Amino acid sequence: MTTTEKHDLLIDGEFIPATSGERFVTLNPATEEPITEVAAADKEDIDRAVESAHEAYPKWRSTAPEERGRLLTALAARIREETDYLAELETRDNGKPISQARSDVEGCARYFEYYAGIADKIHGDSIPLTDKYVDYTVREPLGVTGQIIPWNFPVNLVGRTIAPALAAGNVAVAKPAEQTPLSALKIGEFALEVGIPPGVLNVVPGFGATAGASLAGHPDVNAISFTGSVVTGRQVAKLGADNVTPVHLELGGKSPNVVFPDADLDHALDETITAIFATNAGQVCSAGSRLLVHESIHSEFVDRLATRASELTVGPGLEDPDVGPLVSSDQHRKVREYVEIGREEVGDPIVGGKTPDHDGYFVEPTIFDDVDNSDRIAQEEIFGPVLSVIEFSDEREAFELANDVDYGLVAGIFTSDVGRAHRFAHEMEAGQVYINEWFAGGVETPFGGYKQSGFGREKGLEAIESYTQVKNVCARIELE
Ligand code: TXE
Repeated sequence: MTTTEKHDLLIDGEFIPATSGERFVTLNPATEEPITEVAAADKEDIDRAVESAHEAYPKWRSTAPEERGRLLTALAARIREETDYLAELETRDNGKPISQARSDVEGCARYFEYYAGIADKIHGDSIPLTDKYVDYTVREPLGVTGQIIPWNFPVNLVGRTIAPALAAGNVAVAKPAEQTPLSALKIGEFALEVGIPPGVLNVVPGFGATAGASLAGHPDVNAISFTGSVVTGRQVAKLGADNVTPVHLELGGKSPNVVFPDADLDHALDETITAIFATNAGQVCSAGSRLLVHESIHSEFVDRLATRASELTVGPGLEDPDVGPLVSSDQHRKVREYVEIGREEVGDPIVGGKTPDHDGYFVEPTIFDDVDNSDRIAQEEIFGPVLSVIEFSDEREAFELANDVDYGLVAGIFTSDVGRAHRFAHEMEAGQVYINEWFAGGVETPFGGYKQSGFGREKGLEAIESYTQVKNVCARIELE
């Protein structure tokens, strides 16, 4: 494949080079070879993109909602038509197994479809205030919205963050991650092809400290959606605060996967593999990176898990293994450092821990057993195929351990006891609770964090609330 033909910045409906002329190389993580060079936006380019969005806003906002919906539906169809192309592009840029990239593309199309259907159903309430008044609310768009997108689900997150923004009548300036800019540019091109007007969706690849910070701190940006690390999320929130710009932060996790002896253990085993190894090599904010397992099944469950983990295939994403390479040399280094921290804290992993001796940012699925919940490998986000196993002896201890972490994105439980499952759901300090399935839910279900995992909700109808503001109109109709 020829990757994408357009590697410039998409501003005001045109693909143009960065003002500075700067470009950066995006690599194939399976081979460490360059794929292509991409224009690197900095402040001036972000200014231009925000200006073009501003100019496009009045017309887009007043476009009939059903027409906005039709255009987003057309974009979803165009994305679906190009599933093979986009999936291969994503796999080359991000490294993930091709079947996972296909499902990410499908997810992206689904977001545009889902929010297309909502575009003409965004309305307010009327509030009774005695017969002297008429009072009603209207839900209005915010204006120019900025999306700072990470590298772990590049194409999927374009759908998740941009579709609700456009459906609600906002315009967008999206900054994809410097590691994986290609699929977002392609979606921008498709948006123009299906008739979404120039300036409504701008795509400005570039580095975080320049392009990302300029977008987050831009005084004419009316809302920021950020997905990434806690450290960067704090910086983005501070930049937003300077302009009193609302910021939604989706910031990773260290999610507990709690397995009780009364669960269907074969199923729990499959889901545990999916939760940490066989989805994007564990580079998932909602990964099940802490396995809390009851003492009575600990050794049998973990033995079986280790066998299954050692059988997983690791290789280039285009060969559709279970586990592809990590996205970048930085992420590769970070994960290998955590494997060494794990060795110091609890000893050798019971499986994995090695780095294959060839090019590409590969790490074997790795399990550390008998981890203490206070260990760094149980508290800090590793973002790779590394699992920490922690034993518990009763329900109370399990629930306390599950919550005993700074993050609060997801918590999952495997049990056949309905009461216990709902006690768990009630007690978890987490934005999503999974019962008897990891990654349960879909585009329809709200997603976001408690505690250090962030604030604001994406997906589902909640995303429309995040991308609109409420105006109350109160009229006195009876004059005394
Ligand atoms: O993240 P950053 P990195 C976690 C994961 C990973 C770690 C580091 O633990 O190992 O973060 O990854 C842009 N102003 N997650 O360094 O820096 C950047 O260009 C504005 C969890 O890649 O948060 C990219 O587009 N923007 C996560 C995006 O922020 C800035 C997904 C994410 O980069 C910026 C990814 C700045 N000053 C990493 N600096 C999840 N929640 O799913 C960077 N960026």
